Amino acid sequence: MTASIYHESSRIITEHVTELAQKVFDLQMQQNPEMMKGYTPYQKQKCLRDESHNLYYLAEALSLDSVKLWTNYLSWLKTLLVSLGVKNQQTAEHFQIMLQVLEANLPLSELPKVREMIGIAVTYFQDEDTQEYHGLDPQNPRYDQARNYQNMLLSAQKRKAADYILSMATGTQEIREIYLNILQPVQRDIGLLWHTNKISVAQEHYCTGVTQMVISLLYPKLFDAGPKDYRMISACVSGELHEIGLRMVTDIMEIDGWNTTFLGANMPDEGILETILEKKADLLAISVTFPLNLHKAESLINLIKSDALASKTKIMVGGYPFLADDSLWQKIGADAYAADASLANSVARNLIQRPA
Ligand code: B12
Repeated sequence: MTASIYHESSRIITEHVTELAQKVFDLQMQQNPEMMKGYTPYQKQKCLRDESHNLYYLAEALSLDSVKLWTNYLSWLKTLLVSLGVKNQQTAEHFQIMLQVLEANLPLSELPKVREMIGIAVTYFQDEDTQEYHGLDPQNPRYDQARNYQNMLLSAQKRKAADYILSMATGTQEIREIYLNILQPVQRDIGLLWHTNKISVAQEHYCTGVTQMVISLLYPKLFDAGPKDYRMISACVSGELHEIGLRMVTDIMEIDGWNTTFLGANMPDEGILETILEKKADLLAISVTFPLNLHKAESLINLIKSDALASKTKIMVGGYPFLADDSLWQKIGADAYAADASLANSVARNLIQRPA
């Protein structure tokens, strides 16, 4: 089911991450004592934590044999480090040192792939170009409303923001538009503003809180739809805290005639399995945003597929990493993937109505 060709490297990196991060740090100290001399103990600890983070992402990309997942991470990392004033050349050197450490610790047969992945990182950081922040997309048909809503969030006008959205929500078609062309792009842009150091983490949390409140206020307006045919359960894997995208998918599926049960963020596998059996679900919708949670989706899918009764339930996945690499859903063993809430209904119906 899984394409974990580089499984052994991925396992070694994950199991020995602290030790490997320390080796990278020590080698960096040896090769560049000047740079590291002034580091306080706190900075050293932060350095080790970032080191582990890079290694975890490499392990996840290796286990799924996904260069796209890795380059998506590199692009995210470059934007972050540049906004913090770290020189790209310094990061390129760091990846070269990481390769030296991994060459001494990973199986020879898997080294060509590891060299390829780290080579991509070095080349990427040798190039000084960085992505500019462009803001919301003016091609969006609801651009003006999205911008107005975002300005209200960023100026902490929660009541005005909620009233603004509610005044537009005259029917279910409008709610779709609000979700897909206002709340979704605004949330993603808020993420970029935080990532590029233009707003604080507190502002990002505030904006997200208001958007979640607005979604709750829209909830009673979802139910003017006709009879329900299929049953769907939706959940984020354990450790996954991003639930807004899945909530939008679930609400739009409800409008499209599904009987939905939204379990939300951070669901333990056993709880999902029990709910599938209890509700006799036709479909399980799993959401992953944080890429390091992909392997958890894979083991949840394995658990469901190996249960005699639950294995009849079809599994659809979606979320941020699947947008970066649209082959990941197959690699983790799902039955289907949809890129956003507007596509989920047709993908799911095709899946369920397809002859076995
Ligand atoms: C809000 C937010 C949070 C909130 C989430 C709160 C909540 N209750 O959901 C909090 C503060 C908890 C959070 C935490 C973190 N976050 Co955050 N977060 C975001 C942010 C700003 C918005 C997410 C969102 O609401 N998006 C809007 C929705 C509508 O879009 P969507 O999720 O893509 O969903 C659509 C599709 O993907 C699809 N879809 C989604 N799920 C499913 C499922 C199925 C079955 C289907 C078919 C389709 C589907 O349909 C949806 C609707 O159309 C994003 C930015 C972004 N680009 O999304 C960062 C972002 C995802 N977070 C990020 C990070 C780094 C983190 C943290 C690691 C930060 C930290 N250092 O702690 C943690 C990780 C937490 C964890 N373990 O899960 C990064 C991830 C980058 C990366 N390469 O890893 C992002 C991209 C921000 C950034 N630009 O740096 N975050």
